[in-house]
Amino acid sequence: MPMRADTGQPGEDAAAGPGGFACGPLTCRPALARNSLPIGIGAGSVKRPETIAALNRGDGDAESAGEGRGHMGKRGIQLAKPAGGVRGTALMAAVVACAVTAAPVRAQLQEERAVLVRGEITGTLPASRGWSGEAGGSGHPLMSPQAILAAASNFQNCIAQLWPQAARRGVSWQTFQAYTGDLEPDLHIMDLLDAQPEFTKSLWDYLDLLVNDARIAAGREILAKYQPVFAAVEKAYGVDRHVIAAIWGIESNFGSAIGERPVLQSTATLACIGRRQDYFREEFLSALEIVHRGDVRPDRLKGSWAGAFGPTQFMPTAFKRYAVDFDGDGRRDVVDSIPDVIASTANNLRMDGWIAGQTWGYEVVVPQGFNYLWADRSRQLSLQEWQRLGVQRVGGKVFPRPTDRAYLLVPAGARGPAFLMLNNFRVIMRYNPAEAYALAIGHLADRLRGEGPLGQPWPRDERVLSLGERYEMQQRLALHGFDVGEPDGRFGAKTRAAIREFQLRTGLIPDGFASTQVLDRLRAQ
Ligand SMILES: [Ca+2]
Repeated sequence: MPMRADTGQPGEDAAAGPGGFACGPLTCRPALARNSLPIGIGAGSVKRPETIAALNRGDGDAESAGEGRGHMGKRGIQLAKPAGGVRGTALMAAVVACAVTAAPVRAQLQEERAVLVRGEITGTLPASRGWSGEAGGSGHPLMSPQAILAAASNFQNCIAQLWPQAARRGVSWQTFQAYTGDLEPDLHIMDLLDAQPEFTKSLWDYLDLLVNDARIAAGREILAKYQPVFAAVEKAYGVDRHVIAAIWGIESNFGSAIGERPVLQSTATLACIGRRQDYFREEFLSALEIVHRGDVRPDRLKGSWAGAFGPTQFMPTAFKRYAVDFDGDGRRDVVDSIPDVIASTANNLRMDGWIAGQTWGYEVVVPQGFNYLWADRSRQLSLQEWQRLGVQRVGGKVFPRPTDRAYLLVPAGARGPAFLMLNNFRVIMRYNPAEAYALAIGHLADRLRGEGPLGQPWPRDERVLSLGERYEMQQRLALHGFDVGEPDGRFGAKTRAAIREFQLRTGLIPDGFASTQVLDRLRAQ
Protein backbone atom coordinates (compact mmCIF):
# COMPACT_ATOMS: atom_id res chain seq x y z
CA MET A 1 0.00 0.00 0.00
CA PRO A 2 2.24 2.46 -1.06
CA MET A 3 1.01 5.67 0.02
CA ARG A 4 3.93 7.01 -1.35
CA ALA A 5 2.40 9.39 -3.61
CA ASP A 6 1.12 11.01 -0.58
CA THR A 7 4.19 11.15 1.48
CA GLY A 8 6.48 13.23 -0.56
CA GLN A 9 9.52 12.04 1.26
CA PRO A 10 9.22 8.39 1.68
CA GLY A 11 11.09 7.08 4.50
CA GLU A 12 11.32 10.43 6.08
CA ASP A 13 11.07 8.92 9.44
CA ALA A 14 9.35 6.41 11.27
CA ALA A 15 6.93 5.54 13.75
CA ALA A 16 9.58 3.66 15.50
CA GLY A 17 11.50 4.95 18.33
CA PRO A 18 10.18 7.80 20.29
CA GLY A 19 6.72 7.76 18.91
CA GLY A 20 5.66 4.25 19.52
CA PHE A 21 2.88 2.71 17.57
CA ALA A 22 -0.72 3.12 17.81
CA CYS A 23 -2.32 -0.17 18.39
CA GLY A 24 -5.62 -1.56 19.31
CA PRO A 25 -5.98 -4.56 21.49
CA LEU A 26 -5.26 -6.83 18.60
CA THR A 27 -3.66 -4.83 15.95
CA CYS A 28 -1.16 -2.31 15.20
CA ARG A 29 -0.33 -0.37 12.27
CA PRO A 30 2.75 1.51 11.83
CA ALA A 31 2.24 4.39 9.86
CA LEU A 32 -0.64 5.20 8.24
CA ALA A 33 -1.67 3.86 5.40
CA ARG A 34 0.88 2.45 3.26
CA ASN A 35 -1.08 4.00 3.18
CA SER A 36 -2.59 2.88 5.65
CA LEU A 37 -1.87 -0.40 6.30
CA PRO A 38 -4.07 -2.46 8.11
CA ILE A 39 -2.10 -5.07 9.41
CA GLY A 40 -3.90 -8.24 9.50
CA ILE A 41 -3.23 -9.30 12.94
CA GLY A 42 -5.28 -12.15 14.09
CA ALA A 43 -8.04 -10.88 11.99
CA GLY A 44 -10.08 -13.97 12.31
CA SER A 45 -10.79 -13.29 15.89
CA VAL A 46 -11.31 -9.61 15.61
CA LYS A 47 -14.88 -8.60 15.87
CA ARG A 48 -14.48 -4.94 15.46
CA PRO A 49 -12.07 -2.87 13.55
CA GLU A 50 -9.06 -1.69 15.30
CA THR A 51 -6.91 0.55 13.38
CA ILE A 52 -3.51 1.30 14.30
CA ALA A 53 -1.35 3.57 12.70
CA ALA A 54 1.47 5.72 13.49
CA LEU A 55 2.39 7.64 10.50
CA ASN A 56 4.82 10.13 9.66
CA ARG A 57 4.13 13.35 8.35
CA GLY A 58 5.53 16.77 8.06
CA ASP A 59 9.09 16.86 9.16
CA GLY A 60 8.89 13.21 9.47
CA ASP A 61 7.00 13.17 12.66
CA ALA A 62 5.00 10.08 13.11
CA GLU A 63 1.33 10.39 13.28
CA SER A 64 -0.67 7.98 15.21
CA ALA A 65 -3.96 7.22 13.80
CA GLY A 66 -6.36 4.62 14.75
CA GLU A 67 -9.90 4.02 15.34
CA GLY A 68 -9.18 4.70 18.92
CA ARG A 69 -11.19 7.67 19.80
CA GLY A 70 -14.12 5.92 20.20
CA HIS A 71 -16.27 3.80 18.22
CA MET A 72 -18.15 3.07 21.35
CA GLY A 73 -20.52 5.27 23.16
CA LYS A 74 -20.61 7.94 20.61
CA ARG A 75 -23.67 9.95 20.11
CA GLY A 76 -24.06 8.84 16.59
CA ILE A 77 -25.59 11.64 14.69
CA GLN A 78 -27.94 10.18 12.17
CA LEU A 79 -27.11 11.40 8.79
CA ALA A 80 -30.28 11.62 6.90
CA LYS A 81 -30.07 10.89 3.25
CA PRO A 82 -28.08 13.60 1.73
CA ALA A 83 -30.64 16.22 1.43
CA GLY A 84 -30.33 18.68 -1.18
CA GLY A 85 -27.62 20.67 -2.20
CA VAL A 86 -27.92 24.33 -2.14
CA ARG A 87 -27.62 24.96 1.52
CA GLY A 88 -25.08 22.29 1.98
CA THR A 89 -23.08 23.56 -0.90
CA ALA A 90 -23.03 27.08 0.47
CA LEU A 91 -21.95 25.87 3.87
CA MET A 92 -19.33 23.72 2.29
CA ALA A 93 -18.02 26.65 0.36
CA ALA A 94 -17.78 28.66 3.53
CA VAL A 95 -15.97 25.85 5.27
CA VAL A 96 -13.52 25.46 2.44
CA ALA A 97 -12.85 29.17 2.40
CA CYS A 98 -12.17 29.06 6.09
CA ALA A 99 -9.85 26.12 5.68
CA VAL A 100 -7.91 27.81 2.99
CA THR A 101 -7.42 31.04 4.81
CA ALA A 102 -7.06 29.86 8.34
CA ALA A 103 -5.02 26.73 8.27
CA PRO A 104 -1.47 27.32 9.31
CA VAL A 105 1.07 26.83 6.63
CA ARG A 106 2.78 24.09 8.53
CA ALA A 107 -0.45 22.16 8.86
CA GLN A 108 -0.94 22.49 5.14
CA LEU A 109 2.51 21.20 4.42
CA GLN A 110 2.04 18.33 6.78
CA GLU A 111 -1.18 17.57 5.13
CA GLU A 112 0.44 17.36 1.76
CA ARG A 113 3.04 15.00 3.00
CA ALA A 114 1.08 13.03 5.47
CA VAL A 115 1.00 9.36 5.13
CA LEU A 116 -2.33 7.89 5.58
CA VAL A 117 -3.30 5.27 7.78
CA ARG A 118 -4.18 2.51 5.74
CA GLY A 119 -5.10 0.08 8.00
CA GLU A 120 -7.80 -1.42 9.61
CA ILE A 121 -8.53 -4.82 10.63
CA THR A 122 -10.92 -6.09 8.34
CA GLY A 123 -13.85 -8.25 8.03
CA THR A 124 -15.37 -6.22 10.72
CA LEU A 125 -17.88 -3.48 10.69
CA PRO A 126 -20.27 -3.11 7.86
CA ALA A 127 -19.71 0.04 5.92
CA SER A 128 -23.10 1.27 6.91
CA ARG A 129 -22.13 1.56 10.50
CA GLY A 130 -22.51 5.10 11.54
CA TRP A 131 -20.23 7.98 11.97
CA SER A 132 -19.73 9.28 15.49
CA GLY A 133 -20.80 12.78 14.58
CA GLU A 134 -17.82 14.13 16.43
CA ALA A 135 -15.10 16.47 15.25
CA GLY A 136 -11.95 14.75 14.12
CA GLY A 137 -8.85 14.68 16.29
CA SER A 138 -6.87 16.58 13.68
CA GLY A 139 -8.75 19.78 14.36
CA HIS A 140 -8.80 20.38 10.62
CA PRO A 141 -11.71 22.63 9.59
CA LEU A 142 -12.88 20.06 7.06
CA MET A 143 -13.22 17.51 9.86
CA SER A 144 -15.75 19.44 11.93
CA PRO A 145 -19.20 17.84 12.14
CA GLN A 146 -20.69 20.75 10.22
CA ALA A 147 -18.16 20.46 7.42
CA ILE A 148 -18.61 16.71 7.19
CA LEU A 149 -22.39 17.02 7.07
CA ALA A 150 -22.20 19.73 4.45
CA ALA A 151 -19.81 17.73 2.31
CA ALA A 152 -21.94 14.62 2.70
CA SER A 153 -25.02 16.49 1.52
CA ASN A 154 -23.08 17.51 -1.56
CA PHE A 155 -21.61 14.06 -2.13
CA GLN A 156 -23.53 13.18 -5.29
CA ASN A 157 -22.72 16.54 -6.87
CA CYS A 158 -19.09 16.17 -5.95
CA ILE A 159 -18.86 12.76 -7.59
CA ALA A 160 -20.76 13.92 -10.66
CA GLN A 161 -18.29 16.75 -11.07
CA LEU A 162 -15.49 14.21 -11.41
CA TRP A 163 -16.90 12.83 -14.65
CA PRO A 164 -14.78 15.00 -16.96
CA GLN A 165 -11.63 13.85 -15.17
CA ALA A 166 -12.75 10.24 -15.34
CA ALA A 167 -13.46 10.62 -19.04
CA ARG A 168 -9.97 11.98 -19.65
CA ARG A 169 -8.63 8.80 -18.10
CA GLY A 170 -10.54 6.70 -20.56
CA VAL A 171 -13.38 5.70 -18.25
CA SER A 172 -16.57 5.29 -20.25
CA TRP A 173 -19.84 6.99 -19.34
CA GLN A 174 -21.37 3.56 -18.93
CA THR A 175 -18.75 2.56 -16.39
CA PHE A 176 -18.97 5.88 -14.60
CA GLN A 177 -22.72 5.66 -14.36
CA ALA A 178 -22.72 2.04 -13.32
CA TYR A 179 -20.28 2.51 -10.45
CA THR A 180 -21.14 5.97 -9.20
CA GLY A 181 -24.88 6.14 -9.78
CA ASP A 182 -25.91 4.89 -6.39
CA LEU A 183 -22.75 5.50 -4.37
CA GLU A 184 -23.35 6.67 -0.82
CA PRO A 185 -20.66 8.03 1.46
CA ASP A 186 -19.35 5.84 4.28
CA LEU A 187 -19.00 8.43 7.01
CA HIS A 188 -17.58 6.06 9.57
CA ILE A 189 -14.38 6.53 7.59
CA MET A 190 -14.21 10.10 8.91
CA ASP A 191 -13.75 8.72 12.41
CA LEU A 192 -11.05 6.39 11.14
CA LEU A 193 -9.26 9.14 9.22
CA ASP A 194 -8.87 11.30 12.28
CA ALA A 195 -8.57 8.95 15.18
CA GLN A 196 -5.70 9.69 17.52
CA PRO A 197 -5.22 7.02 20.11
CA GLU A 198 -3.95 8.24 23.42
CA PHE A 199 -1.83 5.18 23.95
CA THR A 200 0.51 3.59 21.53
CA LYS A 201 2.38 0.35 21.44
CA SER A 202 6.06 -0.02 21.94
CA LEU A 203 8.17 -1.14 19.03
CA TRP A 204 8.82 -4.48 20.71
CA ASP A 205 5.16 -5.17 21.37
CA TYR A 206 4.46 -4.25 17.80
CA LEU A 207 7.11 -6.63 16.49
CA ASP A 208 5.91 -9.37 18.82
CA LEU A 209 2.44 -9.05 17.35
CA LEU A 210 3.59 -9.05 13.76
CA VAL A 211 6.49 -11.46 13.78
CA ASN A 212 5.38 -14.50 15.70
CA ASP A 213 5.50 -18.26 15.29
CA ALA A 214 2.09 -18.47 13.63
CA ARG A 215 2.95 -15.90 11.01
CA ILE A 216 6.35 -17.42 10.39
CA ALA A 217 4.78 -20.84 9.90
CA ALA A 218 2.12 -19.44 7.58
CA GLY A 219 4.78 -17.62 5.58
CA ARG A 220 6.87 -20.72 5.13
CA GLU A 221 3.80 -22.57 3.92
CA ILE A 222 3.09 -19.84 1.38
CA LEU A 223 6.68 -19.93 0.17
CA ALA A 224 6.52 -23.69 -0.28
CA LYS A 225 3.09 -23.71 -1.88
CA TYR A 226 3.98 -21.09 -4.49
CA GLN A 227 7.65 -21.97 -4.80
CA PRO A 228 7.67 -22.00 -8.63
CA VAL A 229 5.98 -18.60 -8.79
CA PHE A 230 8.32 -17.07 -6.22
CA ALA A 231 11.30 -18.48 -8.11
CA ALA A 232 10.11 -17.11 -11.44
CA VAL A 233 9.37 -13.70 -9.94
CA GLU A 234 12.71 -13.58 -8.16
CA LYS A 235 14.42 -14.30 -11.45
CA ALA A 236 12.40 -11.72 -13.36
CA TYR A 237 12.58 -8.88 -10.83
CA GLY A 238 15.60 -9.61 -8.65
CA VAL A 239 13.66 -9.10 -5.43
CA ASP A 240 14.12 -11.43 -2.48
CA ARG A 241 11.12 -13.75 -2.23
CA HIS A 242 11.21 -13.68 1.56
CA VAL A 243 10.63 -9.95 1.58
CA ILE A 244 7.66 -10.32 -0.77
CA ALA A 245 6.24 -13.03 1.46
CA ALA A 246 6.84 -10.86 4.54
CA ILE A 247 4.96 -7.95 2.99
CA TRP A 248 2.11 -10.30 2.19
CA GLY A 249 2.13 -11.54 5.77
CA ILE A 250 2.30 -8.14 7.43
CA GLU A 251 -0.14 -6.41 5.12
CA SER A 252 -2.90 -8.97 5.22
CA ASN A 253 -1.80 -11.89 7.34
CA PHE A 254 -1.37 -13.81 4.08
CA GLY A 255 -4.63 -12.71 2.67
CA SER A 256 -6.88 -13.48 5.58
CA ALA A 257 -7.29 -9.84 6.53
CA ILE A 258 -7.74 -7.91 3.37
CA GLY A 259 -10.55 -5.54 4.23
CA GLU A 260 -14.20 -5.56 3.40
CA ARG A 261 -14.91 -2.00 2.46
CA PRO A 262 -15.68 -1.39 -1.21
CA VAL A 263 -12.71 0.58 -2.54
CA LEU A 264 -14.84 2.75 -4.80
CA GLN A 265 -17.06 3.77 -1.91
CA SER A 266 -14.18 4.42 0.48
CA THR A 267 -12.12 6.46 -1.95
CA ALA A 268 -15.20 8.34 -3.19
CA THR A 269 -16.06 9.24 0.40
CA LEU A 270 -12.56 10.49 1.08
CA ALA A 271 -12.41 12.28 -2.30
CA CYS A 272 -15.42 14.42 -1.41
CA ILE A 273 -15.47 14.65 2.38
CA GLY A 274 -12.81 15.46 4.94
CA ARG A 275 -9.28 16.72 4.93
CA ARG A 276 -7.63 14.52 2.35
CA GLN A 277 -9.77 15.16 -0.71
CA ASP A 278 -7.03 16.03 -3.18
CA TYR A 279 -5.13 12.90 -2.37
CA PHE A 280 -8.15 10.63 -2.53
CA ARG A 281 -9.56 12.14 -5.71
CA GLU A 282 -6.65 10.51 -7.50
CA GLU A 283 -7.28 7.25 -5.70
CA PHE A 284 -10.97 7.26 -6.56
CA LEU A 285 -10.38 8.06 -10.23
CA SER A 286 -7.71 5.36 -10.38
CA ALA A 287 -10.13 2.87 -8.83
CA LEU A 288 -12.63 3.71 -11.55
CA GLU A 289 -9.95 3.03 -14.15
CA ILE A 290 -9.33 -0.36 -12.61
CA VAL A 291 -12.97 -1.43 -12.87
CA HIS A 292 -13.25 0.06 -16.34
CA ARG A 293 -10.30 -1.94 -17.60
CA GLY A 294 -11.50 -5.05 -15.82
CA ASP A 295 -8.21 -5.83 -14.11
CA VAL A 296 -9.87 -6.70 -10.81
CA ARG A 297 -13.43 -7.97 -10.54
CA PRO A 298 -15.53 -5.10 -9.20
CA ASP A 299 -17.04 -7.17 -6.43
CA ARG A 300 -13.53 -8.12 -5.35
CA LEU A 301 -12.27 -4.55 -5.19
CA LYS A 302 -12.60 -4.33 -1.42
CA GLY A 303 -10.10 -3.27 1.16
CA SER A 304 -9.13 -1.04 4.02
CA TRP A 305 -11.00 2.15 4.72
CA ALA A 306 -8.23 4.05 2.97
CA GLY A 307 -8.73 2.02 -0.20
CA ALA A 308 -5.80 -0.40 -0.07
CA PHE A 309 -6.80 -3.74 -1.55
CA GLY A 310 -5.51 -7.23 -2.20
CA PRO A 311 -3.12 -9.43 -0.21
CA THR A 312 -0.31 -6.88 -0.41
CA GLN A 313 -2.62 -3.90 -0.15
CA PHE A 314 -2.16 -1.82 -3.23
CA MET A 315 -3.65 1.63 -3.29
CA PRO A 316 -5.33 2.34 -6.64
CA THR A 317 -2.62 4.78 -7.75
CA ALA A 318 0.10 2.34 -6.71
CA PHE A 319 -1.72 -0.34 -8.68
CA LYS A 320 -1.49 1.86 -11.76
CA ARG A 321 2.24 2.34 -11.32
CA TYR A 322 3.31 -1.13 -10.32
CA ALA A 323 0.80 -3.86 -11.09
CA VAL A 324 1.80 -6.42 -13.70
CA ASP A 325 0.08 -9.33 -15.42
CA PHE A 326 2.40 -12.18 -14.56
CA ASP A 327 0.10 -15.08 -15.34
CA GLY A 328 -0.56 -13.74 -18.83
CA ASP A 329 -4.34 -13.67 -18.79
CA GLY A 330 -4.44 -10.04 -19.84
CA ARG A 331 -5.57 -8.76 -16.46
CA ARG A 332 -3.46 -7.34 -13.66
CA ASP A 333 -5.35 -8.98 -10.88
CA VAL A 334 -3.61 -8.20 -7.61
CA VAL A 335 -6.51 -9.63 -5.65
CA ASP A 336 -7.22 -13.08 -7.02
CA SER A 337 -4.15 -14.05 -9.06
CA ILE A 338 -1.29 -15.14 -6.84
CA PRO A 339 1.29 -14.76 -9.65
CA ASP A 340 0.06 -11.22 -10.27
CA VAL A 341 0.13 -10.43 -6.53
CA ILE A 342 3.68 -11.69 -6.07
CA ALA A 343 5.07 -10.16 -9.27
CA SER A 344 3.33 -6.81 -8.80
CA THR A 345 4.72 -6.49 -5.29
CA ALA A 346 8.19 -7.37 -6.55
CA ASN A 347 7.84 -4.88 -9.38
CA ASN A 348 6.85 -2.23 -6.85
CA LEU A 349 10.04 -2.79 -4.87
CA ARG A 350 12.18 -3.03 -7.98
CA MET A 351 10.84 0.23 -9.39
CA ASP A 352 11.48 1.84 -6.03
CA GLY A 353 15.17 0.99 -6.23
CA TRP A 354 15.59 -2.51 -4.85
CA ILE A 355 19.17 -3.71 -5.25
CA ALA A 356 19.24 -7.38 -6.26
CA GLY A 357 21.37 -9.54 -4.02
CA GLN A 358 21.36 -7.08 -1.13
CA THR A 359 19.50 -7.73 2.08
CA TRP A 360 17.60 -5.04 4.03
CA GLY A 361 19.91 -4.72 6.99
CA TYR A 362 21.76 -6.47 9.81
CA GLU A 363 21.32 -6.57 13.52
CA VAL A 364 24.60 -5.35 15.00
CA VAL A 365 26.31 -4.92 18.36
CA VAL A 366 27.65 -1.48 19.16
CA PRO A 367 30.82 -1.24 21.29
CA GLN A 368 30.95 0.17 24.80
CA GLY A 369 31.31 3.91 24.84
CA PHE A 370 30.01 4.27 21.31
CA ASN A 371 29.17 7.77 20.15
CA TYR A 372 25.45 7.55 19.44
CA LEU A 373 25.53 10.70 17.41
CA TRP A 374 26.68 8.37 14.65
CA ALA A 375 23.33 6.60 14.77
CA ASP A 376 21.77 8.99 12.34
CA ARG A 377 20.18 8.38 9.00
CA SER A 378 22.34 10.99 7.37
CA ARG A 379 25.56 9.15 8.30
CA GLN A 380 26.05 6.55 5.62
CA LEU A 381 29.20 4.47 5.83
CA SER A 382 30.27 1.23 4.21
CA LEU A 383 29.83 -1.88 6.30
CA GLN A 384 33.61 -2.22 6.58
CA GLU A 385 33.87 1.35 7.84
CA TRP A 386 31.28 0.53 10.49
CA GLN A 387 33.37 -2.49 11.43
CA ARG A 388 36.35 -0.23 11.90
CA LEU A 389 34.26 1.76 14.35
CA GLY A 390 33.74 -1.43 16.31
CA VAL A 391 30.24 -2.25 15.08
CA GLN A 392 29.88 -6.00 14.61
CA ARG A 393 27.17 -8.33 13.39
CA VAL A 394 25.38 -10.21 16.11
CA GLY A 395 26.93 -13.62 16.61
CA GLY A 396 30.19 -12.56 14.99
CA LYS A 397 28.95 -13.29 11.49
CA VAL A 398 30.63 -11.56 8.57
CA PHE A 399 29.11 -8.99 6.26
CA PRO A 400 28.87 -10.72 2.88
CA ARG A 401 29.04 -7.43 0.95
CA PRO A 402 31.39 -5.22 2.99
CA THR A 403 31.25 -2.29 0.60
CA ASP A 404 27.47 -1.86 0.84
CA ARG A 405 26.63 1.41 2.55
CA ALA A 406 24.42 1.59 5.60
CA TYR A 407 23.23 3.82 8.39
CA LEU A 408 22.96 2.87 12.02
CA LEU A 409 19.53 2.70 13.62
CA VAL A 410 18.85 2.28 17.33
CA PRO A 411 15.07 2.35 17.33
CA ALA A 412 14.68 1.82 21.06
CA GLY A 413 17.75 3.77 22.11
CA ALA A 414 21.07 2.61 23.47
CA ARG A 415 19.46 -0.05 25.64
CA GLY A 416 17.92 -1.88 22.69
CA PRO A 417 19.16 -3.66 19.57
CA ALA A 418 21.07 -1.78 16.90
CA PHE A 419 20.78 -2.28 13.15
CA LEU A 420 22.76 -1.31 10.09
CA MET A 421 20.24 -0.44 7.40
CA LEU A 422 21.04 -0.80 3.71
CA ASN A 423 19.47 0.72 0.63
CA ASN A 424 16.79 -1.95 0.53
CA PHE A 425 15.52 -0.94 3.97
CA ARG A 426 14.74 2.46 2.52
CA VAL A 427 13.00 0.74 -0.36
CA ILE A 428 10.78 -1.16 2.08
CA MET A 429 10.04 2.11 3.83
CA ARG A 430 8.79 3.48 0.55
CA TYR A 431 6.19 0.74 0.63
CA ASN A 432 5.06 2.09 3.98
CA PRO A 433 7.05 4.92 5.47
CA ALA A 434 7.46 3.75 9.01
CA GLU A 435 10.59 2.32 10.54
CA ALA A 436 8.56 -0.07 12.64
CA TYR A 437 6.82 -1.42 9.59
CA ALA A 438 10.01 -1.82 7.61
CA LEU A 439 11.74 -3.46 10.54
CA ALA A 440 8.88 -5.93 10.91
CA ILE A 441 9.10 -6.75 7.20
CA GLY A 442 12.86 -7.20 7.31
CA HIS A 443 12.84 -9.30 10.43
CA LEU A 444 9.96 -11.48 9.26
CA ALA A 445 11.80 -12.01 5.96
CA ASP A 446 14.87 -13.17 7.86
CA ARG A 447 12.77 -15.53 9.94
CA LEU A 448 11.12 -16.96 6.83
CA ARG A 449 14.60 -17.54 5.45
CA GLY A 450 15.38 -19.60 8.51
CA GLU A 451 17.27 -17.15 10.68
CA GLY A 452 16.60 -16.86 14.39
CA PRO A 453 15.15 -14.17 16.63
CA LEU A 454 16.99 -10.95 17.35
CA GLY A 455 20.10 -11.45 19.42
CA GLN A 456 19.71 -8.47 21.72
CA PRO A 457 16.86 -7.73 24.10
CA TRP A 458 14.49 -4.81 23.87
CA PRO A 459 14.26 -2.46 26.87
CA ARG A 460 10.91 -3.91 27.83
CA ASP A 461 10.81 -2.01 31.07
CA GLU A 462 10.62 1.23 29.13
CA ARG A 463 7.12 2.63 29.11
CA VAL A 464 5.96 4.19 25.88
CA LEU A 465 4.85 7.77 26.36
CA SER A 466 1.18 8.54 25.97
CA LEU A 467 -0.01 11.08 23.47
CA GLY A 468 -0.34 13.63 26.25
CA GLU A 469 3.19 12.99 27.43
CA ARG A 470 4.50 13.30 23.90
CA TYR A 471 2.85 16.68 23.57
CA GLU A 472 4.32 17.66 26.89
CA MET A 473 7.80 16.53 25.89
CA GLN A 474 7.66 18.56 22.70
CA GLN A 475 6.35 21.59 24.54
CA ARG A 476 9.08 21.36 27.13
CA LEU A 477 11.74 20.89 24.47
CA ALA A 478 10.40 23.97 22.69
CA LEU A 479 10.51 25.91 25.96
CA HIS A 480 14.18 25.02 26.20
CA GLY A 481 14.74 26.45 22.75
CA PHE A 482 14.80 23.24 20.72
CA ASP A 483 13.14 23.17 17.34
CA VAL A 484 10.46 20.50 17.36
CA GLY A 485 8.16 22.22 14.92
CA GLU A 486 4.67 22.76 16.19
CA PRO A 487 4.04 20.32 19.05
CA ASP A 488 1.61 17.73 17.76
CA GLY A 489 2.37 14.62 19.75
CA ARG A 490 3.98 13.05 16.72
CA PHE A 491 7.64 12.26 16.98
CA GLY A 492 9.84 12.30 13.95
CA ALA A 493 13.22 13.46 12.81
CA LYS A 494 13.00 16.93 14.33
CA THR A 495 11.83 15.77 17.72
CA ARG A 496 14.42 13.02 17.74
CA ALA A 497 17.17 15.53 16.96
CA ALA A 498 15.92 17.82 19.71
CA ILE A 499 15.93 14.94 22.20
CA ARG A 500 19.52 14.10 21.26
CA GLU A 501 20.63 17.66 21.85
CA PHE A 502 18.86 17.76 25.16
CA GLN A 503 20.43 14.43 26.14
CA LEU A 504 23.88 15.72 25.22
CA ARG A 505 23.34 18.89 27.21
CA THR A 506 22.28 16.98 30.29
CA GLY A 507 24.84 14.22 30.20
CA LEU A 508 22.58 11.43 28.93
CA ILE A 509 23.46 9.10 26.06
CA PRO A 510 22.33 11.01 22.95
CA ASP A 511 20.36 8.18 21.35
CA GLY A 512 17.26 10.26 20.57
CA PHE A 513 14.96 7.83 22.36
CA ALA A 514 11.96 9.46 24.00
CA SER A 515 12.21 7.69 27.31
CA THR A 516 10.40 8.56 30.51
CA GLN A 517 13.85 9.44 31.84
CA VAL A 518 14.16 12.21 29.27
CA LEU A 519 10.70 13.47 30.15
CA ASP A 520 11.57 13.44 33.86
CA ARG A 521 14.74 15.41 33.17
CA LEU A 522 12.78 17.93 31.17
CA ARG A 523 10.28 18.33 33.98
CA ALA A 524 13.08 18.84 36.46
CA GLN A 525 14.76 21.59 34.48
CA1 LIG B 1 -3.13 -11.73 -14.77
